[in-house]
Amino acid sequence: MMNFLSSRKIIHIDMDAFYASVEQRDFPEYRGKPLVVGGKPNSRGVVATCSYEARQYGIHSAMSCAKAHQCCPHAIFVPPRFTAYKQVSQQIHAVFRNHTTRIEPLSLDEAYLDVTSIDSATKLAKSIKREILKQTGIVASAGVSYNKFLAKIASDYRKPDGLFVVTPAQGTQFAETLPVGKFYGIGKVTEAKMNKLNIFTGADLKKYSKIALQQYFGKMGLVYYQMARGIDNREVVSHRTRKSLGSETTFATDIGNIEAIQKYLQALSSEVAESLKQKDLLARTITIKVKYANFEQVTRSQTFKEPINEQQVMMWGARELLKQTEVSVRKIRLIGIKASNLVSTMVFNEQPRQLSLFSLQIPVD
Ligand code: TTP
Ligand code: MG
Repeated sequence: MMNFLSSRKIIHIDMDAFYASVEQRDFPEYRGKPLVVGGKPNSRGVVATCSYEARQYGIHSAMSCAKAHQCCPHAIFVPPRFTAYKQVSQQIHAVFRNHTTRIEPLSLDEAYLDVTSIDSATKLAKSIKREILKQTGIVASAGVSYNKFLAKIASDYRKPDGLFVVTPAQGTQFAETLPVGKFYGIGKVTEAKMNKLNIFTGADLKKYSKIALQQYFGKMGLVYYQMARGIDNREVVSHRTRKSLGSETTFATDIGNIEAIQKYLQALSSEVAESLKQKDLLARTITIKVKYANFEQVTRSQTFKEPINEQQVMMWGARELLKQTEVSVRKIRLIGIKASNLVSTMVFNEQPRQLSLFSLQIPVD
């Protein structure tokens, strides 16, 4: 009950039929038509998304393209253009940044904003929708509530072009009416397990005690218990755009022992890798810095083909870079390692999300 008093205000923004809307914006001949973005109609590919016109024929994301073609033989199929989608994604993020720094991107077309300090979250959601349309020519839906779980459901509630608000007074009742499949962290498998227990809606879920839910569903049991009551205490976690992340250490006395230096490097790379992971970041480039006893300083860099955040890979790179210095013959007073050329693990994923990956993405927090 305490959570009724929760003072958070969260907006969840999600673009409507995102990839398909960008295609319809850029190619007027696709407007008003059933449009599928994904593979070719008779290919083994899957539907990334489709226009709302195509949804009337039962087509949806992750359906095979062959099946989509069966649903609607006159649908138009186009391949995705990620560069265009990323550009729109950057534009919508720029709109968010005009209003708050507390932004948690979930994917290219979706983000949570914590706007607790703003007077009317609903008015702000309206302006953001308007600004997005003006900047990108694409329609967004917004959900406003006092926590992430309800805000996300709210943005989906009146799609397309939706704006729906769930107030703290409405939260519990609203959660009771929801099918459990809509709850945060409940995928197909958990949903089926719940159905077997006769749990179909939030109200059904509410009949189970905390202990029973923990017995059936482990740690997540408590989360489900809370959600059934409209409670979700997760914070909006913003990923500040960083240019680099690094760590260095200056020794009390100059060191000339390569094994000792490698040990320090090991510790520093662990720290940097850990920090990258915590921030959901990957690095394309690592750089080591060495300051010799006479204060002369050198840096050596390596850029990986695939961005990394594993300590072992980072250390492997660092060891190679160390060989390109004179540490074996000169004493040093400082060693450092830096990760740069950073990319977010969530936002800048170049691949279209496949069903398995996508369903994995949802419960991650
Ligand atoms: P969503 O926001 O889930 O879907 P959407 O924007 O297309 O439609 P809606 O109006 O219902 O929000 O996903 C955003 C984009 O992510 C979508 O346009 C294409 C991509 N995507 C995939 O590539 N595979 C998938 O399985 C899903 C669900 C989305
Ligand atoms: Mg969307």
